Amino acid sequence: MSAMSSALSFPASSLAGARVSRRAPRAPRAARARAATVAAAGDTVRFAKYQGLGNDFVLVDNRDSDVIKMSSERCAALCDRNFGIGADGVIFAMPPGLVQADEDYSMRMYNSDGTEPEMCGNGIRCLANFVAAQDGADPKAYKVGTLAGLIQPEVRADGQVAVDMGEPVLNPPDVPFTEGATSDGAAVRVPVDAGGETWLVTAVSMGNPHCVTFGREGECDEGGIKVDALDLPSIGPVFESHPTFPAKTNTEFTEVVSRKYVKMRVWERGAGATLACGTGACATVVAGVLEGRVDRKCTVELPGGPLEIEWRESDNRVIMTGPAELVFAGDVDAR
Ligand code: ZDP
Repeated sequence: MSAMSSALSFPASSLAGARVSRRAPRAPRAARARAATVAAAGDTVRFAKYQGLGNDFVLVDNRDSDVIKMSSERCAALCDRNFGIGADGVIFAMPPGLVQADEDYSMRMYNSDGTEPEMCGNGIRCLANFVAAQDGADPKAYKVGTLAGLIQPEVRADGQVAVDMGEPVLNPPDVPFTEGATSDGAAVRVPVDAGGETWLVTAVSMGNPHCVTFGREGECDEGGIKVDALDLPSIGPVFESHPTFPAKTNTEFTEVVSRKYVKMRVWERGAGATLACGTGACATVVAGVLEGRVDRKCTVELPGGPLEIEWRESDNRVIMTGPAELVFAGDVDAR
């Protein structure tokens, strides 16, 4: 493992590629963007480590090139909590144009296992604060291109970041989920066998797939699941690779405390148990509303802390608000 030096301040280097609309087949640009990842030997990369409710990321300013500075394998190695920097993923600030020309910049990300998801909620809050710090910018709103479409984080004066996460995708084939819709075109309270038990799940995409469950058959209508009693490392992977989710899935196990407050534990696709998941919290409130369990404005309590989520009736968009903080910065070999 290469040497790392911890430099707390890093130059405002403005360092300079295709969304899939959530329902459309992949754009050629995305394929080109995905392919372009090379780094020269001996290159070092400046990074900043950020966290959003303990969901932590290595961030790299890559706006000077369409070529991602580090391979997915190198990113997975850097995420290792013993031999690397330690993180749930690596996020690159990329040049604008992935979705539309008037973006401020775009985002690409690798999970800690090296796979590439379409979107990340806690991560885009960290990215917005990181770019604002890089550019010495005052609190502002950004247009960010992602593989899940245009996402709009707003850095607020109080340090919180409010993100317009777009509209949830409920049509089962677009999540993707293999089971049929059960109400208004969505797959709600669908029985799924996992770990030798039948769970009732609701399938939601926030650009990335989510399986939300309030418990096993029976249990979920008699007080619901108690998340602190859950054996997450044994049931999480079963859902992650469940055949009903062909692109794999993130899974949110959710306990309803009141119509405005839930406790959630998440097993993430490509990252395992994390302290928080922003897209997962959004999917949880959408599923909770569809199942008639929660109101459209709801606090999601995660092991790493609370996220405020609103699924707006006026325009069907989901707004997520929460923190994102710098931990440290440094340099690392790109290979
Ligand atoms: O969809 C996936 O593979 C997720 N693991 C991506 C990361 C999601 C994230 N935790 C979030 O906050 O939405 C960053």
